[in-house]
Amino acid sequence: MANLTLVIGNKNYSSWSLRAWLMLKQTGVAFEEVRIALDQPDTATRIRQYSPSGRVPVLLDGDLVLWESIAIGEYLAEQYPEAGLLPKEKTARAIARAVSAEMHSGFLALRQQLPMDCRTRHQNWQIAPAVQQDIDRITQLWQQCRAQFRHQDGDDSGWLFGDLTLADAMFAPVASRFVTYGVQLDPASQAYVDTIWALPAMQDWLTAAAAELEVIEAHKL
Ligand SMILES: N[C@@H](CCC(=O)N[C@@H](CS)C(=O)NCC(=O)O)C(=O)O
Repeated sequence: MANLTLVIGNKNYSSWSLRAWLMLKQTGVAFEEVRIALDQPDTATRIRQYSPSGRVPVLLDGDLVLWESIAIGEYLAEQYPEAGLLPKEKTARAIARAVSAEMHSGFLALRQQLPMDCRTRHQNWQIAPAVQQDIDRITQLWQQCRAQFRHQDGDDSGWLFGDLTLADAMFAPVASRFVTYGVQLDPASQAYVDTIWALPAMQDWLTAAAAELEVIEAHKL
């Protein structure tokens, strides 16, 4: 096994895995990937072989076993500072942590009612009021971050804090949900979704998700 291993779930369905995977990709270091299909009879047993919480993602780095996507992001930011997973400037770094934590702990209506399903496209999906509230808060966050922290020299990379950080990885599954469920967005938010979509690592993930064979009914996720 390589020194660095990321244990993940199905690429089509596992939103937390996508977050950690994008963060790890951003470091540029080589890593081994262990994919455990969710919702199978042996899923719990297989995940428990690696994960004390019984959930994925899990990062294995030598003797370290690290669960929770947000902790994985913080660890990678510390281990590989050159990857820029946290903004260099103190205020930007604090806000990047705040928006990441808000994503990690919040937006339950969106997460429950619009589960990630990368390869599927729905038309005329009815957005419940509670989901719309989550969408409004998320797009407000995106706009605030982009207005306050984007590159000030006119070079607009499209990311929330100028360059890609762990906050963008935290929102990548939201972009996928917006595409899957055909969520109508204001132009600035749509442009941000397009930025995430165009990231080569995101494209690699989506291609792999489309090639997976397992189907999990949405209500089980
Ligand atoms: N708070 C955790 C959430 C992890 C999580 O819920 N992972 C799901 C997959 S996306 C899981 O492992 N589910 C176990 C299962 O379905 O058996 C994190 O941020 O990593």
